[in-house]
Amino acid sequence: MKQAIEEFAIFGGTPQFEQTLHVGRPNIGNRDSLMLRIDKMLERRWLSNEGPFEKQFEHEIQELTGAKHCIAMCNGTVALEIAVRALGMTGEVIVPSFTFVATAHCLQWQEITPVFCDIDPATYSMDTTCIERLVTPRTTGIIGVHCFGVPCQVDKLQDVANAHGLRLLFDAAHAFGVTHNGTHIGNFGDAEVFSFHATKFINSFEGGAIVTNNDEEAKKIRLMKNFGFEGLDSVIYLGTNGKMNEACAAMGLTSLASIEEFKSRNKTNFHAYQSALKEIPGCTLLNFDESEENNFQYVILDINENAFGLSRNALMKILHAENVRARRYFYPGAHQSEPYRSYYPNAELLLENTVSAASKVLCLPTGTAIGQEDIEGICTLIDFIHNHARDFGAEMGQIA
Ligand code: T4K
Repeated sequence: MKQAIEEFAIFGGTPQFEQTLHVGRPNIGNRDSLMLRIDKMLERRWLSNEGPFEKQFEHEIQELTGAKHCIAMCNGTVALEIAVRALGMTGEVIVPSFTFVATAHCLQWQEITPVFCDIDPATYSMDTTCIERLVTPRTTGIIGVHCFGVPCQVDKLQDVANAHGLRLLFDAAHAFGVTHNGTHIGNFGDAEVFSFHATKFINSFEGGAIVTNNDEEAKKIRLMKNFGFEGLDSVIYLGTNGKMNEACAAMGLTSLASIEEFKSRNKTNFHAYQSALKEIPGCTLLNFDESEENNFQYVILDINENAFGLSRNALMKILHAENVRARRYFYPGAHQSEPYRSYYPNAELLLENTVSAASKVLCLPTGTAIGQEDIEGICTLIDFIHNHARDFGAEMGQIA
């Protein structure tokens, strides 16, 4: 570990880590199993469209979540778009701004207006006390996001949806394998959407799924994902191409087979960060309710600038130079991204907690590619930076 701030890479020294430690390094699982599946896929020359791996992947997700239907898709964003359409959302839909921009884009893409709701600063999920104020005669739905794998207030959201006759969809991109009151995410609202992107807890290279307990919606969604085809020649519904190919499903199955290993590695990593960072002033980690199932896929650090001595942005710059690619999820917030920034230039007036979270949160590397030594190194770095915050601040001011 470096002993003086002049040795830091941001001031021209060598980075602490030779190999870059990324947020979002994929969990791979058993490579031999994956290769065997790919081989089998090639042998049977069935590469897409309701292939056996896709069906098995859907079946295993149903089994794991306990939900009645799972429809696998090419990615989480298309799954969200199809779910929004299948649920008949139009006009305005209430969503958080503190989320990946796909949550808003899946609406705007279909000319539905996302109406941004503020978050609860303790969980980063939608603040249910604000929602009622945002309901207008044009509102048709709510999309709740289980941000960073912490379930949002599903019961309260369902109450608001029931009171106003709104559809309720959950963007569960971060919450695969998570439970709320002992029930798996995938069983709430009218439908829930998972992402199996490379960076997710369970990945299928690219992929997603809609999970629902509603038979009618499931039937519609299945048609929509395959151009509306029923049988060989008959198109009975408006649809698109949302199909998951067999190579992706093979990766999804391989990833699912290692779910317990991924969970346990993530949990160990989370606890290592928790114990190493707890004494550092200004550093607070997002906690999980450990009486429930969690995937611990995101390690979320909240930096209180006054107590830490430096801003989140300054800390990130130093870490990046040292080859720790921490990420500012979700900076600057969907409302500050185009086209929303141009459409609603004053949106931030109602999004105080969102603006604050976007300026303080830093996502730290975890997953099976990150070892205990890496975490110790990262935490020692953060501690050193805090202890020399004044000097870093002065020097960085000079190089800025
Ligand atoms: N809703 C929510 C709440 C979401 O978070 C997401 C996706 C969606 C919906 C949409 O689901 P998908 O359509 O993606 O299935 C990443 C992911 O691209 C995105 O999937 C994810 N959320 C979001 C939170 O993070 P970026 O722009 O940070 O991605 P990217 O490609 O820069 O990857 C992040 C880091 O991961 C890189 O710095 C390096 C590492 N990485 C990435 C890939 C792809 C690797 O080491 N290997 C890889 O193969 O958005």
